[in-house]
Amino acid sequence: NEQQYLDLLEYVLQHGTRKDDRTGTGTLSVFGYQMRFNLSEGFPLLTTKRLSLKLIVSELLWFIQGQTNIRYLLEHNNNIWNEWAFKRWVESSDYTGPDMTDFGLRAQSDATFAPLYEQQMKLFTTKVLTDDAFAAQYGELGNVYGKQWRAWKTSQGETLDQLQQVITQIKENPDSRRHIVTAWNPEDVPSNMALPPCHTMFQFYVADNKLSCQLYQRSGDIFLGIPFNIASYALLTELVAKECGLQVGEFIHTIGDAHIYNNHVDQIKLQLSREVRELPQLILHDDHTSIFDYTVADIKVDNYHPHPSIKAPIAV
Ligand code: THF
Repeated sequence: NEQQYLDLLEYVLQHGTRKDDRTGTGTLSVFGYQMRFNLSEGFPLLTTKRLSLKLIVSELLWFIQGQTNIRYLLEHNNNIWNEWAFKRWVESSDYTGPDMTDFGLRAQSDATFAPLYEQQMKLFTTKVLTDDAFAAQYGELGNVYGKQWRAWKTSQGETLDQLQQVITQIKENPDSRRHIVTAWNPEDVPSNMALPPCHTMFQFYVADNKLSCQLYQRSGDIFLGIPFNIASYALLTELVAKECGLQVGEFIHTIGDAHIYNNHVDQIKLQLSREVRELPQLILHDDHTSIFDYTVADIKVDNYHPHPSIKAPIAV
């Protein structure tokens, strides 16, 4: 299972095309790639570098609960969405601190800028955690995943709970070919969200009493994002399967622009030099009948013995 991810790293290093991108970092990229993970063979949390299941769980529960404000993530010590909210703040007229133009790139290349950035980020996250009005304005990422999954706004002014509807359909009409949730809302993409959704839509499939899930991801940061996305959708599939009384089948990951950022190449070479270990087992608190009832403490892994984590800068 994990070998498929390592094959993707290898493939893009060898066959990727040099391509510039929105963030100015530069990438090696391929278009169109698919991996299949058999979920009955273990939970696909990579062992060739340590991943924090806690971060993956709190991000997924944030989506599942329909939340779009980073305050929930910060309360769970999860900082993976900070940069996108921070960007909105420093570009607003309320921001009076030092110039933060291109903070993502400069924090890595400019040693005098880096501490200034750290300081403003700390101020920002503290304010989101402690100041309700500030959090409502600047902790908010707009109509990102949580909003589209749980409260898609219709042209009639009503809201659709896509996730609840799909779960109901899986129970009542498992053979349906319409078990789809889409986060890509063309009306919201241009300006109503901090970042247009990378995992664009997913579909469930039931056969032989097993639930499978396929994700179409329009764009994937192979080193930092993809390992999170694999574990996150594997977990979503496990949670939905449990609620629906099904076993788990496969998670099929289809990626559009699959890219390696230039500043992740050394880290990837290190990761590729490591031996794959046995995948861990997912442990779910077994009292819950609904996926909407889980908290971070209800979801654990057993037998996870990964190689050490590998740090890399995120492109903003
Ligand atoms: N933007 C980019 N450039 N890459 C992404 O993967 C990405 N995401 C989300 C939104 N925009 C993106 C955010 N997801 C990490 C992991 C997932 C993220 C963002 C950041 C990350 O830095 N992981 C570190 C650990 C971080 C920590 O310990 O705080 C790691 O080593 O895995 C795609 O969904």
